[in-house]
Amino acid sequence: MRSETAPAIRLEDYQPPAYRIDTVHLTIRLHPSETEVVSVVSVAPQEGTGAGTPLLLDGDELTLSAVALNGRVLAESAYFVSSDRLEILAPPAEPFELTITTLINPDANTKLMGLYRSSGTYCTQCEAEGFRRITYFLDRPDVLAVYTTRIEASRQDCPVLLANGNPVEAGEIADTDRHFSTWHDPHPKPAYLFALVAGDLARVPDSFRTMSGKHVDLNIFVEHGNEALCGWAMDSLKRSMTWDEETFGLEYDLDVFNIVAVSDFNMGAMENKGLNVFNDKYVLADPETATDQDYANIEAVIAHEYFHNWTGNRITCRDWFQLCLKEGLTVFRDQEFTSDMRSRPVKRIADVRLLKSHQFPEDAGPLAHPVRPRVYHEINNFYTATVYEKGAEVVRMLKTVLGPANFRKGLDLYFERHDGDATTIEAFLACFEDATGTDLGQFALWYEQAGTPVLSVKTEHDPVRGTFSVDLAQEIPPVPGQRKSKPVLMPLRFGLVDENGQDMEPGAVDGIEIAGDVMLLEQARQKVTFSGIPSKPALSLLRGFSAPVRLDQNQSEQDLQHLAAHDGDPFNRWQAVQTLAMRELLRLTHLSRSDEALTPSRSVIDVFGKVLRDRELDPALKALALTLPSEADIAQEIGKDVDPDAIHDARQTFRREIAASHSSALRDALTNSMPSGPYSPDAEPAGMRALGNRALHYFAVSDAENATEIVWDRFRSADNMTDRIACLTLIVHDAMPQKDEALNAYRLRHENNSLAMDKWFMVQATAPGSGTLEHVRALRSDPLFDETNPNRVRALLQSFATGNPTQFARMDGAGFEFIVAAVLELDKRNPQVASRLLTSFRSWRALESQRCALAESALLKISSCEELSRDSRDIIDRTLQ
Ligand code: B3K
Ligand code: ZN
Repeated sequence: MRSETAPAIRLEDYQPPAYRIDTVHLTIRLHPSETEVVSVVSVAPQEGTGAGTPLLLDGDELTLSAVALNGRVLAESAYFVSSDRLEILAPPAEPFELTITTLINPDANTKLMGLYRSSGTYCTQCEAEGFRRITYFLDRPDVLAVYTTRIEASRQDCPVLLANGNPVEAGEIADTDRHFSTWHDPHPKPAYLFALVAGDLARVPDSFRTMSGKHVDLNIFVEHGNEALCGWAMDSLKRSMTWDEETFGLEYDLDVFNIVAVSDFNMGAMENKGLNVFNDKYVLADPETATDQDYANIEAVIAHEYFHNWTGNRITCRDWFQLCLKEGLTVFRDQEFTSDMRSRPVKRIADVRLLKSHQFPEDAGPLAHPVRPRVYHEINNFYTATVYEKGAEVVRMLKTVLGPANFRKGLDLYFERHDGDATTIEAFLACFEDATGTDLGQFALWYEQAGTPVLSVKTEHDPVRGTFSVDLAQEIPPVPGQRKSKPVLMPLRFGLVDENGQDMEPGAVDGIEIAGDVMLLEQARQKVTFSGIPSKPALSLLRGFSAPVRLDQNQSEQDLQHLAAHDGDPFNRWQAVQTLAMRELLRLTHLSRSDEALTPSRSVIDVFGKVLRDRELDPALKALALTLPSEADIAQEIGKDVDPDAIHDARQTFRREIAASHSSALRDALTNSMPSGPYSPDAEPAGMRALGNRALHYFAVSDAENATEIVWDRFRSADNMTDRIACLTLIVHDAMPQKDEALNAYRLRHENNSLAMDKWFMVQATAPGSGTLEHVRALRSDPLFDETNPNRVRALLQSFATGNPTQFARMDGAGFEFIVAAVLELDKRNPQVASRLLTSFRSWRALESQRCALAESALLKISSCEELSRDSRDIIDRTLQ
């Protein structure tokens, strides 16, 4: 026996709704276990809807108390009801009003979808299909209504009452200890953007004046005692508001903008209209508990959710297949914001690293799907790296193909034409076509085809003719269930770098269309010839990672060394170092598997020395260049028959060799990378700390006698979390003698701060070396481990499964069994957290045969489980298919 797979929902089956809902009046009487929801909705048949067509409303684990039509209680024979459906059998042909009363239990809501409580605070999460857990409704994104929400609650437990839109009225409820607050949101919105928050929260106020002079009240609500941790989030919000006005002319449209931070949240944050709800990890920060990366993440997530106000809320999705319409575009926008706030090349490298480490493996494994999927069983499983990150890459390419001015024209038209709509990718692309007169038919394939294209490149220089030719071929490797792919339009930013490191100016180009420094590859194969090239250049292709592809170039080591030192494009300088390192790591992994001695190549080790000593290079870029490809990156590059132990050996050997060969340069970098003055999370001091800690990462395994003491001293004297956690990671991962003392000291210092303690769990879960699995198992029983808190589960279990390849894929199968057991337990309480953890198996087929068999037998245990959630059933079916 196994649980049933949910029916497939297909894009081609889309039908507009038979009924409209124009207004929603909600009265929500909050109670921990018996909350009453009265929903009064005005319903009208759409044009073409036949008289008496049943009205089918969605529900999920609901209990109906009463239903009335135009104020009269409906006879039981006039409707059908179950916990997941309310069907009005023969509604009137004229517009009518429906009053639905449901009873829900926030305390029992462990799925954290719909209305639930987190540390005593009532909050909601409705995307994608959570509103149907509050009341019966047409819970689909193309039903847009104007909401008025009245919240009633105990004044003592919930002094703060919030909903979407602007506050209109508040007061006491006579003869009770309860009060109410009414909110009105004038902007029609889909149900997934509904939100409500009620609790005893502290308010951090501020304000903003928009470009047209409108005053907006800004508030961040947090648990009492956390007020001082909101400064950075508030500052990020104001900068986001200004940036969207200056960059895209987009202004905020309500009188208030509220943000609430809660500690139990399934994902990062949620863009509910006027009332963003955040995982507190993306709001709270001070130097004592947050790293530079945390600060950067807060800035980016605050911006992302704010930017959704236009790309997602004012213009939303017609159906969930169009998710990338809002997510890809909004990620692109937040990436641009960060690039403008910080360093553009550093941000680009960070984004590409994320894309390659998360999206590429997804696209190469059983969970591959197009940026716009055509079928799903459970929509919550499609909030993926492909929809978000590859979706953003597609928007970035659109800008590269059209050029910045035309891109802006198209976007302007999109905002003008579709404001207030629930729309599609086709409509989005049509705006760019209409605004610029460009045919984007071929470009649109990026939304349709799963799989990462491979771009194969061969070059030839003819010194006699003075020509340089580049043979370009593109192909998407076969994706199960997808017909043979077609060539996509690929923008390739490039340069021909001469022996002095300068870009050459070719005389003429033949065989491809070129716009500025971008070649537009259209066909499966194209040969490009540049003339007026007397000496052989080094080809710097895919500058800025102008298309999300795998490059198969086999460039000479000499060219790569040249580009690593001189490429005018900082991204490709970084890439050249990484390519050299990756090649060497692949060679060493191979040697390790055949038990041969591992001797890293001197010339590649020297590249790292040059980077270290480069006086021009920005410290943040230097830190990135000095970061070796991760074990997962190497595994992905190997692609099949992967042995995680061999990869680990190879990488550690390489690291030790860098440390041994460059100890004095490392020591210099260590001492010269201390930012002066008080802590600031800005890009420049953060970059210096990144370089200092990267140097320490190598120095820690150098032969220097006092290496471990230096790490230990730095750990004890660190005055900020970035440095403290960097040292703790080294102490624990390199199993230094001070390991237990350091972990205890950290715990004592931070035990009352759950975000800081998440890091403590994570550092231990990702420690390589035998014994970690047993340790992680023991940590699951630690009094501070809380299975009900998604952040804590991710810190311990998800980090183990995704960040500890040697222990997760242990030869005895115990790592797989451990995660499978955890998935099965979590699935009963919170399916979204469980199914996310289950995706850590997505590359199981790439493992060598013994581990692969162990993974399969562990996965089969999940598959044969009788009571699996829809979320986990969907992931396991696809993972095993
Ligand atoms: N839109 C939300 C994600 C909702 C996830 C639902 N399972 C956050 C964001 O992308 O901004
Ligand atoms: Zn988003």
